[in-house]
Amino acid sequence: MRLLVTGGAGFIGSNFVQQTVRERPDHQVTVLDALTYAGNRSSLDPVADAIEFVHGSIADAELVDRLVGECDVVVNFAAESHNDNSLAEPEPFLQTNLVGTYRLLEAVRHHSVRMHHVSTDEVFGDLELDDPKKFTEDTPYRPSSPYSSTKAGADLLVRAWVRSFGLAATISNCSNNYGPYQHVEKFIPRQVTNVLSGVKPKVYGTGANVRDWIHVDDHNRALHAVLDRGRLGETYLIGADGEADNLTVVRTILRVLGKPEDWFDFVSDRPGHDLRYAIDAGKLRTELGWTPEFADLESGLASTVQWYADHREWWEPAKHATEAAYSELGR
Ligand code: NAD
Ligand code: TDX
Repeated sequence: MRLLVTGGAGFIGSNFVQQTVRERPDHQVTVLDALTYAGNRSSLDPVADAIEFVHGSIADAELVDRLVGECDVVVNFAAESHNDNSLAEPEPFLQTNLVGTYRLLEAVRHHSVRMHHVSTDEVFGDLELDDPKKFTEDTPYRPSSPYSSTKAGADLLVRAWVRSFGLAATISNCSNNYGPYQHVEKFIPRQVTNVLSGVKPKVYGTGANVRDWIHVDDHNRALHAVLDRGRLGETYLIGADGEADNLTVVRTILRVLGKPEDWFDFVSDRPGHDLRYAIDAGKLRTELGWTPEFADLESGLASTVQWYADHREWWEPAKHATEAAYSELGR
């Protein structure tokens, strides 16, 4: 199996590539990544000799057509992925998430190969804090931010190419991931690396917002389940029943790092901040037999905290610029 993994130098993509090389030695992996601020080639160091790396954009039609012509399956992780950035400057989100996905779809159509499109639960908008409901595959799309609206648009393009052109594609919508190699702009790595730098964690608004956390390895095993056994044309929601509010997550990080649980600052809220996400992964569990291996957020967080403590050389170069950008936003 020849896999083309786009966005493979990012957080989830690099973990996916490492897991694939470790657990599926019969797979040949090519990574296509534009190495934006979020891409980091060193995240692929442990498998550098086992893969091919191509530096380029999914929006480059000629390059994408050539690479897609040389593979059996495309797994599309490439995206602009951070909500705060999408509020400050939406344009790259339209270029990569919409135009880039369109270019991939056209190349996949031209060469009749299989594609899996990696998406997010944010396409569904948010739920009330006290609502017992969770998102399912039938929940209507109602995205809130420039980021989530471009991800929603990309999902709809994939669906249209499936229906109109018979494309052999699947989509997955996953909840919030945590684990090693996540950029320090994101909530958990930002707070962990703040504490490791002697700085207090920064909590938006009241900290009551709820996210449904899943370890990145569980997400990636679910993606392999979809690639192996998923029905073409279908969407699968991925989540591990990991709902926690932001205050609980920050206090857990502080506990793991031996700090008082009130050692954090409240900062101004994110405009349009989604209240709560929650995934019903019943279809994935019953149809594809997937179950998460990281059942407990506290122990998954403890191993993630340890990874950041042991890999300062990986995150320190990005920390200063990230915090400078946040301080301009007052967050
Ligand atoms: P990330 O920002 O860490 O990585 C994105 C990668 O894509 C980077 O390596 C970047 O260089 C690359 N990239 C950006 N623009 C590109 C372009 N035009 N061409 C080629 N490569 C490009 O993001 P992530 O958190 O790893 O997310 C990966 C995917 O999973 C995204 O599609 C995201 O929407 C989705 N997702 C993320 C989460 C999460 O919690 N992080 C949850 C659900 C879904
Ligand atoms: O410093 C912070 N303080 C804070 O309270 C940051 C960076 C975030 N937050 C809050 C905002 C959210 O409620 O933490 C929560 C998580 O924030 P992010 O890490 O920015 O993630 P989120 O906006 O929920 O989106 C993430 O999950 C879905 C990913 O970034 C997306 O790519 C994915 O699609």
